[in-house]
Amino acid sequence: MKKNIPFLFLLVLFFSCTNNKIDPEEATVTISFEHINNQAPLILNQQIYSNAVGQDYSIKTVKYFVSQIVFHNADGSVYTNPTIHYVDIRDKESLTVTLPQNIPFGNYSSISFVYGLAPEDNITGSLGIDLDRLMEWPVPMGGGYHYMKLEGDYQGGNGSDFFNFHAGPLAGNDYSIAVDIPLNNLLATSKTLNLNIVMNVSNWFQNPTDWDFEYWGSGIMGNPDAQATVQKNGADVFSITLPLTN
Ligand SMILES: [Cu+2]
Repeated sequence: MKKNIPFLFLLVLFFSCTNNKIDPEEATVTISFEHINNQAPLILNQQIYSNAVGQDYSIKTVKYFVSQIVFHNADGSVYTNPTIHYVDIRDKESLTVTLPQNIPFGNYSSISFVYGLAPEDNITGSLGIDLDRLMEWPVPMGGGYHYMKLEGDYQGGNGSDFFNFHAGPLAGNDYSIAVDIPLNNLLATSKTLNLNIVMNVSNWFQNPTDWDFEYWGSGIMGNPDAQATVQKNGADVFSITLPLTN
């Protein structure tokens, strides 16, 4: 019997230590990524969309990074997730992420995140071999990773063609977007908080610049004007919604 006592003592110590770290007043945040075109869920591979200059287009690829997700509490405190999350619309697992940093119960006034990768996160080879293959931005163009690959086909006045609407940090210039979305006093009051980050794909092609597929051409990676235009058009692409079940 006596021999068991030190072991029990250690066990009690162990549990009391771990118990101290569990905060019952924290929410685990799970984010789902949704994609729409105007108001309806995005449908892939069908030329059913039309841009502001009257060109019909389809979308076949949507791949991008969301990083540095920050929750801004109404009391001024901030909760930052170092996560770099890769989204591929065709990969169901990538459409949901549970964040490593819980947030305390409370009232949140905004969520901010980086669309793409900020310069300090955008280093060739830093995200592993799979993402190197999928998203690498060519070293001669400055290296790092694409922020996004948005691809499809379009029908213009001169016939049909494909477009690779690829965005990235061209020649050392940062074209990522600091997205900051005000919330109408989001209350975190239960153990789980579910949010949707919604990308309205049609907004990449308008406001402030009506995107003309024929003018810009099928490939835009080497074009700084195109990259700057994509960055500006992207300012209103993202929104946040709460699932109905929240
Ligand atoms: Cu590319």
